[in-house]
Amino acid sequence: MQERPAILGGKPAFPELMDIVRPELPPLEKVEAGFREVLANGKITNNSRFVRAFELELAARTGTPTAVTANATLAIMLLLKGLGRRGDVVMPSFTFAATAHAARWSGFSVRFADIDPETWTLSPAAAEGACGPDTVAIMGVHVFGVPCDVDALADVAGRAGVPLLFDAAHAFGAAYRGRPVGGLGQGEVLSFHATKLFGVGEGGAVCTRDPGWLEAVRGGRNFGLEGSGDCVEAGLNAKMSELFAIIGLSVLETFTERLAKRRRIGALLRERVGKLPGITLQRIPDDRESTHQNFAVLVDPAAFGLTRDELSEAMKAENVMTRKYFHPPLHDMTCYRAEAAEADLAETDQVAERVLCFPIFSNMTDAELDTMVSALERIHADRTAVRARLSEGR
Ligand code: T4K
Repeated sequence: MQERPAILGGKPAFPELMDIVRPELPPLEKVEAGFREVLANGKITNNSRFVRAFELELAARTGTPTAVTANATLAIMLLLKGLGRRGDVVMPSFTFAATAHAARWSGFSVRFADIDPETWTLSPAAAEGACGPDTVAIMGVHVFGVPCDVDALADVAGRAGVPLLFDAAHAFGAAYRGRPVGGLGQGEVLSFHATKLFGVGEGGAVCTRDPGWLEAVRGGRNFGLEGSGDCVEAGLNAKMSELFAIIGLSVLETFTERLAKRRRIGALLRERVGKLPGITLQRIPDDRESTHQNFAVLVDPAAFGLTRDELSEAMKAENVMTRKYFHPPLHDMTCYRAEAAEADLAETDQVAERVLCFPIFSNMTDAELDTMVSALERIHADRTAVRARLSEGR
């Protein structure tokens, strides 16, 4: 173990920066044949053979028909467009900006509802309170890979008479009561961004059992074009490149092992970090399986002895990158201030004020994990001196 934290003059835990994620892309030989084929025949986009194969594989894994897109942001826009009428979309403020941006870009109003204080996912009671005559959909977010309280939200959506949708950008591979993410609402959106557990570079998908809705997404991602050359709607260009689909197919081959490794690392981190006073973990209810997309904790300054920001700074000196996903929450962002006035978002504020994400990736070694957590434990042990040093610098 290090003698003292780097912020107090000790040697940093890592000689080089440990990033918040370390994308695990397939080795060249796994994608080479596909890349060669595409580069030779020139069919590199416009929903060609590899995109279609990727869709079929995803549908088999999620048990739900799937349309892939250029990214999840466009996938949310296309899914919402398929609602057919404009109005309010009820969603959490504790999410990445893309969830709300996609709604606003497609002409919907955003209506924020509070989160559950333990799972940090959309609270069914708060969602119910936010529903009104103009509500057209409820969109939960499986934040950090923990599925929402799907059945309770489905009851709320049923009473409101609107579809239940999920931003499942963090959650391919997660499950709720044994049901895989992808088929949990009337529509779910996946992300294959490089930073995701299922990262291919850029990519997204819409999963829905509604054939008409799926066709609307497929048409909408290709300018709204029909075979005759007519545009039946003003569509987008939201097509995935064949190269990303080739990577996606390769990732899928070993995804089960990747997820198992990630869950083991997530469990080890929860076990050790969760023992520290003043640290609260995201609750993963017994009926849900998380992907551990992020390892996020809440830091209680009084009980831990340092604020979230002080801890982040001390970890930076150890060459460990931490991130404040999702702070500020959306209702505190300039472009959503108007929406903030309408809602009681006290739990969102509480969580966003204290949340800190630590590096987690499937190929993190046990030695790396131990070094990172040991550095955190040292910082906690020397918290009084760490705080004094940080306040000298201010
Ligand atoms: N809904 C939710 C709930 C989401 O979290 C997101 C995206 C979306 C929807 C929209 O999905 P997409 O439209 O992107 O498919 C990142 C990602 O860009 C974003 O996809 C993600 N959520 C969000 C939570 O995080 P940044 O600005 O934090 O990323 P950045 O560039 O700072 O990268 C973080 C770290 O990852 C870097 O320190 C280095 C590493 N990295 C990053 C990239 C891009 C790599 O090692 N390789 C890479 O290619 O937003």
